[in-house]
Amino acid sequence: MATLFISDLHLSGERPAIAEQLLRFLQGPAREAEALYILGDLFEAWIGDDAVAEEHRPVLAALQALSETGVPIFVMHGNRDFLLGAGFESMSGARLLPDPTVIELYGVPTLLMHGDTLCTDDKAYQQFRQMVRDPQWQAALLAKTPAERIALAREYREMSATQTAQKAEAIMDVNAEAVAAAFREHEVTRLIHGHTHRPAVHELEVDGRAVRRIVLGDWYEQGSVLTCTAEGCELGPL
Ligand code: LP5
Repeated sequence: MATLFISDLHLSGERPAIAEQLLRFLQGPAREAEALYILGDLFEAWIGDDAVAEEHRPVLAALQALSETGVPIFVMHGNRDFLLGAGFESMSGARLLPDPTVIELYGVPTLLMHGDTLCTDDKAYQQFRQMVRDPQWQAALLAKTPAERIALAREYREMSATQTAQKAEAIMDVNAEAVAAAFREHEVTRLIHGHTHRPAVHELEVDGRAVRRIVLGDWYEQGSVLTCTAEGCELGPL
């Protein structure tokens, strides 16, 4: 049995092939899993549980079907779908997971994060994140009509695209000190996260201890999945 980790699918009606690949995954390999973790940005933009785009219904149904076979599904918020809430949980059978979360993964304490909070050099993003994660801001946003939210989400996306095009690549990657601090604070030897779309396994040393940072890949070109068993973890394409 294996525990599977994915992230950064960015499901959108504009890229139906990704949803099709996810459906095959949920109806195939995921059925054999001990648990499935989705570490953020399952959706390109989630504007509220009360305004679900029709194109997302088949994925919600497939998640629900998988959970009904007894495979627990855990979903973490990403910077695109931080509005996933209790409605999403009941539509999908998945459970929302706080960011960060520590799990015991086959005897190895493992820290799970989306990864955006590690990008501490990206000050503009961290300010933006603070704003959109504020419960009052979210309540005000959710009081708007779906059409207003769609328009706002589009504005944010355009603003973000303009700004990310101007930011140095290094600024949008994790900060090494923030990574070391996360290992220290949570007393773990393994960290799994997404967000940066730079899939890799980094062998590091923190305070003289060997630790491993595993970065999940996005699904733009092909599915990316981390498979963990008692023997270890393997990062690969689907
Ligand atoms: O996602 P990606 O990789 O392109 O870029 C991220 C960071 N950008 C974001 C912003 C999102 O893309 C915005 C879209 C969210 C859609 C869902 C919203 C649903 C709710 C809203 C409905 C209304 O996360 C980007 C990082 C990059 O990752 C790498 O880490 O750099 O950060 C930014 O681009 C943020 C800007 O630098 C700062 C923006 C300041 C905005 C101030 C708000 C003012 C209000 C204006 C009103 C229109």
